[in-house]
Amino acid sequence: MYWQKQFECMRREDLEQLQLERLQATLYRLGTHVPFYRRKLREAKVDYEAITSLEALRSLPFTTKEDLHGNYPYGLFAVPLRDVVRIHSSSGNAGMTTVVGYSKNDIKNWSDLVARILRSAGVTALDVVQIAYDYGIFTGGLGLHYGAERLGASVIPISSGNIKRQIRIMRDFKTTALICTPSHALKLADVMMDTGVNSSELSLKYGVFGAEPWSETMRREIADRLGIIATDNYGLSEVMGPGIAGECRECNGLHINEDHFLVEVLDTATLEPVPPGEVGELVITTLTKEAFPVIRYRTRDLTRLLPGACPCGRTLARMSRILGRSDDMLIIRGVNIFPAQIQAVLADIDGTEPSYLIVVDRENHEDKLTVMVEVTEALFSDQIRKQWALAASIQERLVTDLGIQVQVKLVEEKTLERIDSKGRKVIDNRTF
Ligand code: DLL
Repeated sequence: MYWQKQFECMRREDLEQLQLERLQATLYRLGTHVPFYRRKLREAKVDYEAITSLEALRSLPFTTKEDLHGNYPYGLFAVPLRDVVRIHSSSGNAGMTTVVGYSKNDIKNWSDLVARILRSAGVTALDVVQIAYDYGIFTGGLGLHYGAERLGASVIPISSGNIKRQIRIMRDFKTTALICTPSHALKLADVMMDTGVNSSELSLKYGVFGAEPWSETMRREIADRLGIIATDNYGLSEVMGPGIAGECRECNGLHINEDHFLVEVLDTATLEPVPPGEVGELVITTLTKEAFPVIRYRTRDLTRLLPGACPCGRTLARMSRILGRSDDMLIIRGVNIFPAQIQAVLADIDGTEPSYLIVVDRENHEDKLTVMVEVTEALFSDQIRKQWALAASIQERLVTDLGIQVQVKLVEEKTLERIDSKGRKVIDNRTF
């Protein structure tokens, strides 16, 4: 039932003592090894060697994604590169990429925390775990892989792509736990239906889903169609990747691995804590990371802390599923996309006007991204071949920069204001 009971079921006062000691160590590490943080702490008039209570967290400066961009690639690393054994990164245009590093010890902790989440979702060493996240620079594939191996499960690193093969392997290899995004799980269910594979032919028992927003309705649909217990897990690469919080089999909120992460839920306007149980932005301070610790990282994810004890016996606080974002980031097929990335590509291409509209749809459980771009009248009345060439070159640039498929539609000047008089840059038609 537990992976590390001694930490998952701690008494609150023991946990807080541990958190304080780890916070002190983290601040010392950052203050001595990372000039950016030394300067920030000095500017905030924080004597990091004199912190004696967790309340002092409130006096510490925030870290934002922009801070990560500004220190690209290695400026915020707190150990020399020779001690970094893994590097992950988000996709993105130059200047908008985040890079994170892990020491040997970070990888060990990361694996333990992911193992913890898998175990609390029901998975054990006896399970056959199929991981259908992208294996690569995204933290999902390798993060879950190391955690599942640490648990001792038999891991199938199927990765993303070739859905029919995924289903065949799931059936033939008697996979018992499926790990992927929730939309991918529904896509698998669709293709199973189309190809006449019934869930009773599979051995699936558990689905551990994360990396994108979903809902209780989706949970019920996945659970019914695949015949499994479906749990939610949350993480972000800037803080670690998966392994930050995950649901137990009560399926009633995600336990936060508080012995490694100190969390706050703040009002997005005042950046003061919201009253207990209310929705705010999740802000995370790492407590054990060596290579890439962060202080008060503004995740921009909205959630709330859930009151009361969990019947599973874990004393780790629980948060609700992610309820939205406090910025304009979109998650498309598990990939994080900012409208500004698209704008930057368009600004670079001759013949395009600054007006664009991003339309996101979900068809057959798959996200579709369309970028409508206004082009000058001269170009629009030009030969169709020229237009195709322009659309193709925009598309190619966007696919390279964003790392996902995009459809580009060129439209005449003033078309977009007719489609959306409010001048929005994004229309997201998805319902979760
Ligand atoms: O998505 C890490 C991860 C991989 C988590 C696999 C869980 C499983 P990033 O690519 O950095 O990292 O994206 C992080 O995705 O800030 C949220 O907005 C969103 N997100 C992650 N998990 C959930 C979830 C990984 N369970 C961003 N529900 C985060 C809703 C989620 N949104």
